Amino acid sequence: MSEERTFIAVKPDGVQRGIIGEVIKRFEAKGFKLVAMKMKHASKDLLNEHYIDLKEKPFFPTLIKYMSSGPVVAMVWEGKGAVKTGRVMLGETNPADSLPGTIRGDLCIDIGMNIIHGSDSVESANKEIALWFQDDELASYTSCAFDWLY
Ligand code: DAT
Ligand code: MG
Repeated sequence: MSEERTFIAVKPDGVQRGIIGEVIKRFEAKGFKLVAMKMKHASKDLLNEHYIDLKEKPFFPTLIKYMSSGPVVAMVWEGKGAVKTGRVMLGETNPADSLPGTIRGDLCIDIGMNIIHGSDSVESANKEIALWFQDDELASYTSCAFDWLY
């Protein structure tokens, strides 16, 4: 239960705008455990697979161009309810609909530049983690905070 994992990525605009640390800070402060992280300039093939469910959408080509415009910081965060709570921490897809206190609500304006990705279900989290990371890139360790979180 405390081992649920979500895939979070700071998008190219978030990297360029210096928001990587702010994102890490929020997930760390919440109590989630970082189990993997890397900077990667994603290929179009990887992004086409990552966003395969959206391939018929009119904004798909723009989305792929944006996501491949620079490096992203891909992460895996672990903890109870990490997927759902992660989405709450991100805010809505459109920053204009995102409440203050959320990452998108506080830090961006435009749906086409919404700075962060987060898995929308446990199933897609598992798929995305397997797509972006090799098994040996996922760290296995016990956080010293565990007994003070659960
Ligand atoms: P989310 O990133 O909140 O999971 P999604 O999976 O529906 O949202 O879409 C993936 C990304 O595609 C989203 O972060 C921004 C872009 N996008 C979604 N809907 C869009 C729209 N109506 N116009 C432009 N870009 C859109
Ligand atoms: Mg999504």
